[in-house]
Amino acid sequence: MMDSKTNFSLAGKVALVTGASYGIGFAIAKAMAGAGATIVFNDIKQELVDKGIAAYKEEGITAHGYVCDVTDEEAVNGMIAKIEEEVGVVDVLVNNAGIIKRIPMIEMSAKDFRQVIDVDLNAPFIVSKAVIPSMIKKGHGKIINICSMMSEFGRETVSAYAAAKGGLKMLTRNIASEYGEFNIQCNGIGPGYIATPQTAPLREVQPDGSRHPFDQFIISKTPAGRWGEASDLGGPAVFLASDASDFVNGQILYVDGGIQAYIGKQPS
Ligand code: NAP
Ligand code: GCO
Repeated sequence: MMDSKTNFSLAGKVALVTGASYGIGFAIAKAMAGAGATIVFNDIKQELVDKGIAAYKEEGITAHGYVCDVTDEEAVNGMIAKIEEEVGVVDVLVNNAGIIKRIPMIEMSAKDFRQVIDVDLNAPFIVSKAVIPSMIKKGHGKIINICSMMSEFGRETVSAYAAAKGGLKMLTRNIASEYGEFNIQCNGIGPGYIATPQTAPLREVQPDGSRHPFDQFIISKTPAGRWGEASDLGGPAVFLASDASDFVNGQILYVDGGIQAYIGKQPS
């Protein structure tokens, strides 16, 4: 019989994954469902929530979907109240919803910069603040913030995103520090370059049929020689959501195929 410290099961747990109609959020929710969790997700548009529910159903998962813009504190508080009434207290929160705007910094408007910060940093604060009180009452909770390699590195055109994801790393550490005494663990997952709609522009086949230069760059910088798949994040997320990680707190688990360890393949 496994003791609690080797228990990767999420049976009996309610997991809320924000922005999980598709992409990384969907893959993480699917993995958590496979470990026994009840899945709750949200998206901004009803049509996407409906599409998400259908997609989960195709995987044999009865997911609970809510329309909610995670940057709207009143809407988030209303959603959490509805979830607690209709499904149950959120045991696991995955702050996954996120956007990116790839614009050279001096050409980026303050409005665009603020929008990225709002979704990628302010929203995880808003949603975490909404679920923590019930986690405290329940005596446990798990918060997983989807960070990024841009929590550690910069690159051209992603100033707002890097600022947000760097801040999200420190928000992760601060939630861990402030609420660890209530048996709440807050950790981050830092995906490498994952093949989802968000990175599709970086993988577009060129008019001459060649790979996008950035695609070639990532392939040469990744020991595995491939982009990550959203499903590569499922296992790490289940681990951080389970009792097996009860003494892991304030960490960012990078799931990047080794890109941060590798100088890169020398040109042939
Ligand atoms: P994606 O395909 O663009 O999906 C993002 C999801 O977030 C969509 O469902 C989107 O819904 C939702 N969303 C955006 N703004 C929202 C808001 N205000 N309220 C509610 N939902 C909102 O992105 P992804 O690649 O799956 O990325 C998911 C997370 O992983 C993001 O935080 C991203 O920064 C992070 N990440 C991605 C990669 C990567 O290589 N793909 C790597 C590291 C980290 P709509 O469709 O309605 O906009
Ligand atoms: C980019 C990419 C990255 C990935 C991811 C890397 O334009 O550099 O979108 O930011 O999304 O965050 O970890």
